[in-house]
Amino acid sequence: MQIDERMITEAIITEFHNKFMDSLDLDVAIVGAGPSGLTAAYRLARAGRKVALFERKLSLGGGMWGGGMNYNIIAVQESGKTILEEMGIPCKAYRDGYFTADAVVATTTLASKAALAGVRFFNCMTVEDVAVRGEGDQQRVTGIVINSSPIEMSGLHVDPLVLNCKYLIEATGHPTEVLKTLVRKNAIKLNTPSGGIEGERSMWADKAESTTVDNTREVFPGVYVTGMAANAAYGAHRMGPIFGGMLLSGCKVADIIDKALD
Ligand code: 48H
Repeated sequence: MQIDERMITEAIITEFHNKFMDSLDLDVAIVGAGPSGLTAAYRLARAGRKVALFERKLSLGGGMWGGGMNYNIIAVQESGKTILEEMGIPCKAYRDGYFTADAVVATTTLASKAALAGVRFFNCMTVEDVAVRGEGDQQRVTGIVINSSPIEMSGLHVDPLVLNCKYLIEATGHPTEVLKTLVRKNAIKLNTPSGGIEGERSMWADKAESTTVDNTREVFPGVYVTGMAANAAYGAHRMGPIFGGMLLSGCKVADIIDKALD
């Protein structure tokens, strides 16, 4: 067979077009492919939901590749170990309830599991805004506004595109970017003590690991926070390179939304 470059172009355009067209009305749009977003995506796709994940960077995995200070090992507690092992990610017992996993194996396996379960990945795409419908108490997020990351990064004035979703998962980690945009652009109150974003607090791993899961909830109609964004939204601590809370939060948000979709 002679390789025809035109055919390669046609195949890529056709397949991407089909994926994009089939993602215009989503059950769930997830923003951010860190450990919490990937876990949520995997669980929701496994449950048969139409889920797409939008990640600004080319690579999936967020902050999990680098372990702690680029020593690329992650730590998990017993509950986190169970989730990793469920996905076939080997864990080593360190001591007294502390386990480690290879950050590269954990990240690639999680991303691969999610992709094979049917998650539609849109990497190198930035979510720059949301669509809000309704008035007053009836307001709800109904869609996401996306742009190509190179367009966003170069500051070119190119308008974005919009996709509908029944639920949006804010999984952008420390910056809580989507939630910040929602609050900045709309006269709304979040389901937080102040009605705004409380902001992340300093390191306290023991507290932060459980609050990450507690804070995983609907923060505004149609919008759920997970992972580090959940703690930032509700004014809780950071936890450093222990990742059980991120995985558990991803599982929790997937379970809640899966039930809500029923
Ligand atoms: C598209 C976007 C946008 C956008 C950002 O930071 P993450 O890994 O998120 P989590 O919450 O799943 O995991 C947090 C963990 O990695 C971590 O940082 C921990 C445990 N820190 C503790 C500590 O003390 O420091 O991933 C978020 C992803 C990234 O890949 C971003 O590129 C992406 O979201 N992202 N994607 N559109 N607007 N904003």
